[in-house]
Amino acid sequence: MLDNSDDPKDDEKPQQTTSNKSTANNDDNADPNWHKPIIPDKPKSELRQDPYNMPKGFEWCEVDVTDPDQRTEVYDLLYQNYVEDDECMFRFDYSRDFLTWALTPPGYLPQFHLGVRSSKSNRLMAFITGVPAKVRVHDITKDMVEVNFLCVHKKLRSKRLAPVLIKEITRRVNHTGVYQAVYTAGVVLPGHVASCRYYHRTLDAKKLVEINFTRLPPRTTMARFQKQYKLPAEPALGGLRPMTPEDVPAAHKLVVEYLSKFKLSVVFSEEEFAHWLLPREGVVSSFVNVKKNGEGEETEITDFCSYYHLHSSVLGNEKHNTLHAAYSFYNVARTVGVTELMRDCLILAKNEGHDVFNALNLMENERFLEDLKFGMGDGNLQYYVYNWSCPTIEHGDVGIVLL
Ligand code: MYA
Repeated sequence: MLDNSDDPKDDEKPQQTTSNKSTANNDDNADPNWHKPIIPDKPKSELRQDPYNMPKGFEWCEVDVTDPDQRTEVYDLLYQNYVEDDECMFRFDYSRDFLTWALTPPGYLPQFHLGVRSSKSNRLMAFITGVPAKVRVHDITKDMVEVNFLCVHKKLRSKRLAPVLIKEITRRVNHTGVYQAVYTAGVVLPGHVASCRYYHRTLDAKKLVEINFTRLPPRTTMARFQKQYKLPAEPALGGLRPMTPEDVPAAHKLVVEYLSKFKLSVVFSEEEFAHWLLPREGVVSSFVNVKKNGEGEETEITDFCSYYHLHSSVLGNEKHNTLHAAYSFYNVARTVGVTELMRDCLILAKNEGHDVFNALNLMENERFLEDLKFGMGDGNLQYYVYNWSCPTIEHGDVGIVLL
């Protein structure tokens, strides 16, 4: 049904979206042949002016995610068709509030919430999004978009609709003067810039066994397995509390300074930081650790931790429908040990009803994974920077978390 006849000419498309022969060494980092676009920026007049053609029976649409009905259409498409694990046991279930949060950061553009509808039924059949972000790769900071939520309805798979979606969003982004994008995928595509791995910390041992997320080790009883993952009832750090709008300037400074040490990182403005990190119920949780003086007054924000809430549907299980997962977001342990901070983060996540706490081995996460009994997941998450040539980056040098 869908074909490639509308593909751009070969010289119009980046053949390899990132270029990265080897892990960086100091010579590579200084080499002027790196650190540049693969395809040079084009003036607006030389860009394709019209949208790529849709196959007969389908049309482009801009999805207004601030409209509850349209947001529900996106929710339903993703709920039924988005990312599953290799064994098809779990499928991401991004909540409606999560989608609003993920797609409306400061400066977001509605034309980057790109959908494909069936002309006949008007039903939403495919989707892709971009949201603006400043991203630093090695020493160069650029305006980019974060691309996410690429989804084609199961009935339309393998008809090369995905490449058309990617080209059309690229065209739309290019028209705003932006030529780079950052994205992640479980699949290995040409030109990854970094490769990270998920680790999982069991919070509700019994449920994770019941849904086959994890297995009861041989010769271990359920009671013993549960005991192994038991956490204290309350956090240990006396100064840890949810972040408030008043904390934003100091917490922003703390996090932005911390992120400057990584080779691939997001560069938040204060406004962006407030959007991405202020707590939203059922979406994102953020905590500051504060120093107090003799009178018990708060004097300084010293540490920070956060996670986002992303459920998965449990497919074909009689007892459970939903896996409640917390995903480690941005954490800064300046005056306390990172293990101490993240142990409290696990307790807070458990007390909010999460079954598992997931973390990638990026930033300094490897420092707490073993001590806090995280287990290695299967498969990697690849990081890509579209249309950018640079040496590859070790997972511990990645300082950006995409949703
Ligand atoms: S990652 C999440 C991706 N979504 C899912 O996994 C949801 C479930 N799966 C689906 O909905 C479909 O299977 C998808 C493919 C839509 C993934 N990224 O249409 P097709 C290539 C990039 O016949 P379908 C996320 O959202 C594949 O290699 N390309 O296949 C970040 C092949 O190309 P080639 C991918 O299965 C997205 C071609 O598609 C991906 O019906 C970042 C086949 O097309 C993937 N995850 O649909 C997108 N998976 O033949 C790139 C497959 O060449 C953004 N393919 O090997 C680039 C930057 C754009 C902006 C730039 C601005 C400057």
